[in-house]
Amino acid sequence: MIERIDALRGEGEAAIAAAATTDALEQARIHYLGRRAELPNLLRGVAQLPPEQRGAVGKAANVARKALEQLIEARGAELAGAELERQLAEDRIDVTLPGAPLPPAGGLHLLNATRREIEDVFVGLGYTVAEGPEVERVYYNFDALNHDPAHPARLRTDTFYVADDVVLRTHTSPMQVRAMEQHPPPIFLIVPGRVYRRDSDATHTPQFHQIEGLAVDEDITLSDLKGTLLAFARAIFGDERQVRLRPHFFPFTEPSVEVDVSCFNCKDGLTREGARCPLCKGTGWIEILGAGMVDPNVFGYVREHGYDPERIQGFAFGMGVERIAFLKHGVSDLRLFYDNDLRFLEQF
Ligand code: 2NM
Repeated sequence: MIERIDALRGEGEAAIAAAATTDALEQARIHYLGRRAELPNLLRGVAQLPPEQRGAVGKAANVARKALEQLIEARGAELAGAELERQLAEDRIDVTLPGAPLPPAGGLHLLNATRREIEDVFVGLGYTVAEGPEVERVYYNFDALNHDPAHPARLRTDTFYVADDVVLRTHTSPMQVRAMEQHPPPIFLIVPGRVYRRDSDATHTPQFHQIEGLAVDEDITLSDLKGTLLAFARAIFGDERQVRLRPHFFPFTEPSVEVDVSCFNCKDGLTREGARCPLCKGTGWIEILGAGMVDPNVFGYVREHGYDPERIQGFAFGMGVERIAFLKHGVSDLRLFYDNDLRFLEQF
């Protein structure tokens, strides 16, 4: 009997030591110490043994049971520790890794977004984009653009002078003249950029943005101008738009026109509720830009560069970027473009 107990203890010790997982250890416990296991059974049968054997057998079985129990507990702690280590290693997060890609910092200012939108329309029509100097010669800003020597825009009260013959440009058209000096016709060009006028009130800032366009070839007509501006108006203000031309005057074009787009806020001047439309003041039309057929006198200034006024014609137009953005997005005050208040800027 004692030998059997020693044998069971030896087997149990080996099985416990060999258990590689908590599950395997539990199996070993059931096998050697469970309710139907041999050793506890022996212990329970001690009372039935002859009295002279009870003491020795009972003691040996008890010692074996306690020994196995202690080994199981020790092995269990060892395995649990190892498993925790493994789990921790497996679940480890490298907190130094960058997170999900950040959203792009900032965005385009509404004026730059609008400028790009307008540029895209004309690039799609085959136009080139050019920029010119903001500090410009009086010759390019006024003379070559057919401004009379007494034209009021030349006054110190209207224009910022840097020197007697140098100004901050009042429009981007001087660059059109520079471009014609550098490239013979045909030419299809838009010039975006900053311009400066001595004007400052709720609807005027001394610095603003323009995009001017120029198309010159041998057979350009006012119909081409109207079709081009219709395509532009529809691209920016919606496919349902119409345009109309009203007679006007500009020094550098003849004839000159102001161009209206049909109102995108109402129908025939009335809102859906039947009220007078506040955007077009009930007229059904909104002024968006100025344009015309380039005056032959302007071509006269670049005649020797291939622009013979007898052989070529062209149209030109000019628009304010602020005005286009203002109308399209329902901005309430021009000054919001320059306050740099994020609550305004982030709306677009
Ligand atoms: C406008 C209106 C009408 C214009 C004219 C020229 C040039 F260089 F060809 F003479 N560039 N832009 C023009 C014509 C600009 O802005 C309201």
